[in-house]
Amino acid sequence: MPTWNHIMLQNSSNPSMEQLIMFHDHSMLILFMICIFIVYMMVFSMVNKNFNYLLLQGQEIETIWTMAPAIILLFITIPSLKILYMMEEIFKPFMTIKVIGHQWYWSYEYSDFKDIEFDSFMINNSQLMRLLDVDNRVMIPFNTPIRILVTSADVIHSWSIPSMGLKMDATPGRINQMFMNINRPGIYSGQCSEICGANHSFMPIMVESINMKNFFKWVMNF
Ligand SMILES: [Cu+2]
Repeated sequence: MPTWNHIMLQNSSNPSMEQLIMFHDHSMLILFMICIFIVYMMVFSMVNKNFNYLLLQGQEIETIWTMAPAIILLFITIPSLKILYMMEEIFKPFMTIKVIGHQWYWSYEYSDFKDIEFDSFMINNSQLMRLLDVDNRVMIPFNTPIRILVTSADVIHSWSIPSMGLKMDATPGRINQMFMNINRPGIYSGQCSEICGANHSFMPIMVESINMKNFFKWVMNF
């Protein structure tokens, strides 16, 4: 029986999240280098007694401290945009799952299989995790490329699974796509991430990742 700490603060379970963690570490390294340099310069300028009353301008130093931040920003911008576009790119999906936001529950459609459509409501007295478990979980085979299409039937919602690094607005009249390739079995939770009305906090998402054999069993028995 999984306990609450298996459900919250989950480890990465999707390539997107691994990319985001690496990008976070990369950005933090740059941030630390800048902070250390700035603190050093501030302390150094406070403790030394140098004073140049003839100094009015310095073209070279102006050029350097304009160019250097621009170059540093490029080192952050390029990988950031790369990940942003990669997360929405679809790589030969095995199947498509349609996610539809409603006030206040999610519904799912597996259009590659006949008649698989269901609503997913929060369970009131969950033994697993309060406010996160649902009656019908999204069943997904692991190690399998999946296309997720997100839309809404009423107002804007947002379908998100933090451990997979996925978060996509569910907008009425528009279909957004995401790529998912879960790397291990387990259950992964998420919540609606766009204020959508009174019960916004009570329309969680629960994904159950299983192997292909059990997934087909689930499809057959649906
Ligand atoms: Cu919401």
